[in-house]
Amino acid sequence: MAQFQEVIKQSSLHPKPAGLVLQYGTAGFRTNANQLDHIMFRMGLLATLRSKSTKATIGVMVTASHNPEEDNGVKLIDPMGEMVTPAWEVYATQLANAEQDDLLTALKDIIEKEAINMNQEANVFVGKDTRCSSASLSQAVLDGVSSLAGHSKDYGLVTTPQLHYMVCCQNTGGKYGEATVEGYYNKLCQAFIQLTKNASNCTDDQKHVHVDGANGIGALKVREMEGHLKKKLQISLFNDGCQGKLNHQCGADFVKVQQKPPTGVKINPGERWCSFDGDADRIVYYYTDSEGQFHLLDGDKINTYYIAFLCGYTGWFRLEDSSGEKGQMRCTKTGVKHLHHAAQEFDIGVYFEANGHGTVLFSKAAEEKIQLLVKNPNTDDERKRAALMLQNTINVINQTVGDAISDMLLIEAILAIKGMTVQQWDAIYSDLPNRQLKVKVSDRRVIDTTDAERRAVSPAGLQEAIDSLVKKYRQARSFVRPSGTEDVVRVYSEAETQESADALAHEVSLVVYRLAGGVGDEPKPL
Ligand code: G16
Repeated sequence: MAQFQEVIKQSSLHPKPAGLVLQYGTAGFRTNANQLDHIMFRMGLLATLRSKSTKATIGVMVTASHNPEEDNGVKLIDPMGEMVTPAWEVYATQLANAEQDDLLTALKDIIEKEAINMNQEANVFVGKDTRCSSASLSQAVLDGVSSLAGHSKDYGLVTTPQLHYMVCCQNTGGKYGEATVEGYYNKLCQAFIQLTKNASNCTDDQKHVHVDGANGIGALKVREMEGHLKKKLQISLFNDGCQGKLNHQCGADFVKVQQKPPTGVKINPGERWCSFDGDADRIVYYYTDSEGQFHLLDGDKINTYYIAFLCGYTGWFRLEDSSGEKGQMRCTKTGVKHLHHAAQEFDIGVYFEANGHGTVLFSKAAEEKIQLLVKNPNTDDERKRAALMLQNTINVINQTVGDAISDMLLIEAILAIKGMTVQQWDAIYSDLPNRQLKVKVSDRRVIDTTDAERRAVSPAGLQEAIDSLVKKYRQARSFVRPSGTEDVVRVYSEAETQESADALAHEVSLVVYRLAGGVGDEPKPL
């Protein structure tokens, strides 16, 4: 067939290094950018097949998010803006790892298994982050799409959540919004302005936020958006990419893991700061107090803050889950794709990972109920005010995926509406002191976990060793799991004091190093 001729021709320009095997991680393929050209071409092919199969537009984002500048990666976006369905992650792995001569067989295998009509039109949206390697890698994606005669739209430099948004807008025929970056700013900023319009006694200080853009795409996009906010929020931007290196000593991952501000910025007591990650799908907040002590408000703090805000309004609409309970908590494995699906089961689902990746989902029924109350002329004033508040919240939040820009706007709006300072938000509850470490092992897959990654089932003896270490400390917990984005094992610990949390994290790291095939030097005490 002629279209396969083109695949053969084009794929020879994006050859796979023989023997190279890459695994699909938590959020797609991610490794050193030098190894990714063939992966990108093939993900262009896969996205085209997925588009034909779903008869909808599919997204491909070229980014390695919080990883260092030298890395790159690819995230695939399904029709409603969610991450690609797990069955297709398997196809992605097969296609990515097929040797050059077996590529057509792997492609035809997917076409056959999914009964794909190759005459069906295909549409793929492509975006990229600011990494040096992203331009040529996104061209490889576009080549993959065109070699199967798919149509593509290249959005160029966008944040990951912006591309998720575009895909959802396109596939809902514009119901979710207009599939342009301008449309995105208009929708979010108008909702922010509406939400905060009655927060008139807000001081200038309260309207001011400092943003660490991780020297990445988020910084660029905050600059672009600023004008749409009509001075209702003042943003001071740092690490805007003009000088510093992407994610280096800055950004949400650095701040969360190191529990300190980005290097080189001066934080005055009381100032409100937030950090984005490299593709702006995560956000964490922080401040320093008058003693110079650093305070972090991570994904857990944002989660509870959102829930507290929403609970203040949802009572009006009897929005409960089907069991009649007011609220329920679920735990899933790491990965927003797991959290997103769990959250979809509720009228209002709020999810966050501690690293600052999260959003709010409203069911169709909940959105309709809210809209009806806004429109109904008989709705009393108080109820209408609450319904409007929820409607604007729906419009400011990016329901397709965690979005640093959208989350920042909602957090800023809630602070303004409640007239609260970041310190008052922080005082809602206290975190136990905690520590997160990485351990390098020769093959991180030797660690297998269960119970939403809270217990290790292999290697033998690991969980027992962790359990007995945890017993040594008060209020202690510790978990280990293989990372889905870096070649490391992650260790988390918490305890009554920072010294205990640090000591426990170190002891657990040593156990991982010894039982799970650690490489390099043994972990040292903190
Ligand atoms: C991705 C996933 C997140 C996950 C993160 C880190 O985010 O979408 O759900 O928390 O990786 O995963 P791990 O700790 O397993 O390396 P991002 O922002 O890096 O694309």
